[in-house]
Amino acid sequence: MLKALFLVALALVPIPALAQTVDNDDVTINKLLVVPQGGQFEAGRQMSIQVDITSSRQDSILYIVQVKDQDGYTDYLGWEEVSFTGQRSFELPWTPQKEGRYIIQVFVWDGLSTPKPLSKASAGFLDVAGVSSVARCVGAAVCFSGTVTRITDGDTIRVNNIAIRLALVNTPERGEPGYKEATDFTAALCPVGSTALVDEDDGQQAGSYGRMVAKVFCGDKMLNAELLESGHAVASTNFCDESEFASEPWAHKYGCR
Ligand SMILES: [Ca+2]
Ligand SMILES: [Ca+2]
Repeated sequence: MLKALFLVALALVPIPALAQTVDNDDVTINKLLVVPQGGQFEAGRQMSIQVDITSSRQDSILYIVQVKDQDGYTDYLGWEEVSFTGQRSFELPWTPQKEGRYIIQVFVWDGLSTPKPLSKASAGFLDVAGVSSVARCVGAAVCFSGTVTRITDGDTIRVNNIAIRLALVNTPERGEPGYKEATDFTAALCPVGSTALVDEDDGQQAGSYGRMVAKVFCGDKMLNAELLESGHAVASTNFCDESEFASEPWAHKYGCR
């Protein structure tokens, strides 16, 4: 699967109060960029904060990155003392733990012991999504978006006429208590004709009785987890050892360790 890499150039907004204290122009912050590992700006995912600086100083400089959340709390503070002349790019890792808007600021100082600003500060906003609201592919096995063509029962559906058995969950069989409720639940969340994202379980690519074993997203909901949360399914913990998804929070919550 080809993973798209999203790049977001943050708007460079000089901060006047700091800009006034700058008495030279031999250091410039050219660019502030945040690149998520694997494609999405999503809570829990590591981001690379990239700073592009031009310096004509012979001495080392200190660049500082500060990330504040929307309530003004500092979520991340990182710095590095570097020595170079010309233009260079640097990066620091940051993993937001929750969704929301973050303010990212970059400063360049003389050094930690001589905190004299050397350039105008730059800042930008970044919106990070919550994990649950993002449908995405993980792993290297099949992942596709298609149309729900049939609801077989609670844990088996067809997407683009391909039979999909939901990974790590089991709903009652025909004739068992709860069969109809589970089937109706799945049909309501992923109606025939709607669009679903199917992420094959990399650990169970052999399938199950001719069906692809997968995680299915309908809109912003993950069907596997929703069936467990609503009590219409039980976790198939005997597949935890094989499943690609066993370490995900929803699987953990229902018994995969
Ligand atoms: Ca997968
Ligand atoms: Ca079943």
